[in-house]
Amino acid sequence: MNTAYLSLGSNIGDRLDMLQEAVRIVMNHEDLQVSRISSIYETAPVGFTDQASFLNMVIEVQSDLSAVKILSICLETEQVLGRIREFRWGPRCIDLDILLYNDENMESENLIIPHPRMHERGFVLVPLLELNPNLNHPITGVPFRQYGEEQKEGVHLWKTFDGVDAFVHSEN
Ligand code: X6L
Ligand code: MG
Ligand code: MG
Repeated sequence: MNTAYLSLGSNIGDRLDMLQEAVRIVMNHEDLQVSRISSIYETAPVGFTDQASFLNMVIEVQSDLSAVKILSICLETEQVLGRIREFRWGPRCIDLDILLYNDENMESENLIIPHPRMHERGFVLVPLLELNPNLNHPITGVPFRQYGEEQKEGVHLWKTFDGVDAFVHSEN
């Protein structure tokens, strides 16, 4: 069994609904268990800053699937929810990224794990640390907690996680 952390983000349309739908789709894969769900954070856009603020969250999943297969589930979920890629770093109705896969370090054309810039992004670190405050960066060995302390700017708790059922079934 492998443990992976996925980052989810949305800044177009009904952002909460997009995150909920994405988690539902991932949960419905029988080869993959969603073991933890973070709170939702409203976050200032980074990279391309002239766009709407995001809702971001992180989930922990357990699976015997390879990282490449989990990536294809992420991309398929984006497709199902109607993601249109207009330009790099631009607005998106839903984005699913693999942050970590066990403590592995892998690099292929389409997939780099750990996510190369995850330790610089508060919108990733804050929800990740909520799920697991004791994780270390697989390459540098530095606790994510240490990176996270410098990256909380622009990240605000928006909806506290209060149970899987409330998350998956709530209508608002
Ligand atoms: C210099 C150059 C500094 C590039 C930062 C950072 C680029 C992040 C891309 C960067 C740089 C990204 C989200 C977002 C994006 C998101 C929030 C990206 C890819 N996705 N901002 N910006 N949440 N808050 O999910 O992460 S575009
Ligand atoms: Mg992303
Ligand atoms: Mg992505």
